[in-house]
Amino acid sequence: MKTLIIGAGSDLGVHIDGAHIGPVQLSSDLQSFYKGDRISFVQDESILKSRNLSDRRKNEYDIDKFNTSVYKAIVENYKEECFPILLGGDHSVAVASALASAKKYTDIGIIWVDAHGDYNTFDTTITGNIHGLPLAAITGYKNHELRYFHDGNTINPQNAVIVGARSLDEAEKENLKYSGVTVFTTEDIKTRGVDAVMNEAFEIASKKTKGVHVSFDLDVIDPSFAPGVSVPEFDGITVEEAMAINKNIVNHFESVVSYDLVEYNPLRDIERRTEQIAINLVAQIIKAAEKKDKYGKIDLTQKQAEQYKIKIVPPKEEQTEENPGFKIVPPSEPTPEPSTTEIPTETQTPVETQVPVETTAPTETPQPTLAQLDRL
Ligand SMILES: [Mn+2]
Repeated sequence: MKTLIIGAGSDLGVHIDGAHIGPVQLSSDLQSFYKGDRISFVQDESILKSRNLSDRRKNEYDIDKFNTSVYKAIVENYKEECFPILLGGDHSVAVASALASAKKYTDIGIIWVDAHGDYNTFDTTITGNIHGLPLAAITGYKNHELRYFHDGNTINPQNAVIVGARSLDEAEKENLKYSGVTVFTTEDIKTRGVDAVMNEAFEIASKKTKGVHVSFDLDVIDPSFAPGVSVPEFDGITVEEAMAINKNIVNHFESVVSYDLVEYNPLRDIERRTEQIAINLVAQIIKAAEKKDKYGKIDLTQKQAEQYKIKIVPPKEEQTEENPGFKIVPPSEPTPEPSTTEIPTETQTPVETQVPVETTAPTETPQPTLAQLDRL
């Protein structure tokens, strides 16, 4: 199936800056192996971003404007069969992508892989950061202001599943309690295992629906592995577990209709760790989407099944020429390193190995303060 990458570079949904650069960086990394269609949206630089703590509706107008453009572009492109992959951006952009798929397929489920519930409303939000509200908006729980551009169904909460939650506010828990949304915590992943949780998530999300939208927030991963997010939460899942979640998503690709990867914040990243993980996740999905046919089926001939097999970055000792893992592309600006330390383009870099190239982030990566960690 034709894939469409949508760069949605907005960080208006959070008072911490940087997620708006995420898709710019990831799109540049993808250039070496992604030749499909892409469109990108960057937030208007003239916007005076509200960071006022007492503002409960931070940047609401500009977020709606941004999401309207993203939504329209996806709906427009759906006229041709395609698989949209949205790169965020803070998580508020998922209102556009998830509802665009709801518009196209009428009835869909959603799997929200996230350390947070994103189920606040304008009444319960403590920070006024709108990236804490999108799942409620998408599943029709209040927040209609955030989806006025959408004239289709919202997603039935009975078909909505949060995976990896470990930071929910008290009021948000109340919102979720009777909503019908299923919540699997990080603890559930640790005790039951990724596949048990994800298989159940897909069962719930695909029950009587025509497809499943997956929204993957990088902050589900522990910040010691993936520090490049705006609101890190400790005690998260490992990179291996994140890749296993993605692999499970690929195994259910018959039902998956669209995918987001959000909250990558290059200004918070350390040694490009998060960027590497993000690229590996997206690469897996691109490969799977390209093998999906327009009826949503995966080809089942032996040859095609082999083609469809997604390369997972193996442990270093198991790397072969056949399966070297995805590489990360050095930034387009010339790096100051001498040529001997430059990464040869043909070298495939495993996810475990950090590429010592220049980052676009300042050398002093700001560490989140306690106040910032407390998203609410
Ligand atoms: Mn989120």
